[in-house]
Amino acid sequence: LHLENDLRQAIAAEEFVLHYQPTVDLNTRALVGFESLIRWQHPTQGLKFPADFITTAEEIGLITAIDLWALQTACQQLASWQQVFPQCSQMKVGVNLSAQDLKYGGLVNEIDQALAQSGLNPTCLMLEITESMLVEDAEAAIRLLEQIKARGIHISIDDFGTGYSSLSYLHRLPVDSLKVDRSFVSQIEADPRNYQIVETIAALSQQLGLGAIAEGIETHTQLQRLQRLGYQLGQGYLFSRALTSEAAAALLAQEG
Ligand code: G
Ligand code: G
Ligand code: MN
Ligand code: NA
Repeated sequence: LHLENDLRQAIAAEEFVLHYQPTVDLNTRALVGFESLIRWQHPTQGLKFPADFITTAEEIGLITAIDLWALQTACQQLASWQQVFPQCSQMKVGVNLSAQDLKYGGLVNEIDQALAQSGLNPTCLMLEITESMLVEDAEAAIRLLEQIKARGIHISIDDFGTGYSSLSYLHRLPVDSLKVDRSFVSQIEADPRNYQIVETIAALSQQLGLGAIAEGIETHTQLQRLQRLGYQLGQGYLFSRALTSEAAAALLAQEG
């Protein structure tokens, strides 16, 4: 109950912050963008991670307000970096969405506003959805995603392989890339079945003409195997953990 009440105040009290995990080109290691990851600076309990509050926020119907805050903030952040760091002009910022966001009728409008207010090019925005979000009303989800994709926004399926794989209509989904879940990547060396899953997802994305992104890359061996399988982009502690916006800006200044 305390958590619920605290959460209800958190947006107005400006207690949320976004951290930014670099996404890199696996072949060149060039920085190609960032995934935004929300954190909650709780007034008395310290920094909270999504696992501590996203489920509660969903239960009390607050997640869409939080995600829209993250959307606006991430768009503004990348747009402002683009003004300072020329190498950011082609980068993308990823924003995670929840199932409730797709049911909110004002989503497309809010996306348009976030882009207009920040001045960010739609092609620099990447929205991350999960397979499970597409199960309930697939036709409605497809129509919504088509509207989003028509703007040039990149849509990625996050945690791919862990959910209900809607292979029957995956080819109809207006998505741009599959982001293989980190649980498969982390076991790629230890467990041959995981290697096969990661290989199958790479082949699937190739056949569907989608990009393949790997997350949770921690070792050189994982990187080499993923490269060999055709993964173009990735994230993980081998490259960088999620950074504060100040640390991300310092990285950009240093890479410039
Ligand atoms: O931050 P961490 O790296 O612990 O992220 C854990 C999970 O929280 C990720 O799977 C991510 O998809 C989710 N998450 C992170 N930021 C957001 C956000 O702004 N909105 C939603 N809905 N989920 C998020
Ligand atoms: O849910 P999503 O997969 O979008 O969120 C990514 C989560 O994974 C975040 O909690 C992030 O901090 C974490 N993460 C990112 N890179 C790595 C990694 O290389 N190893 C591990 N164990 N966790 C990671
Ligand atoms: Mn994600
Ligand atoms: Na994930």
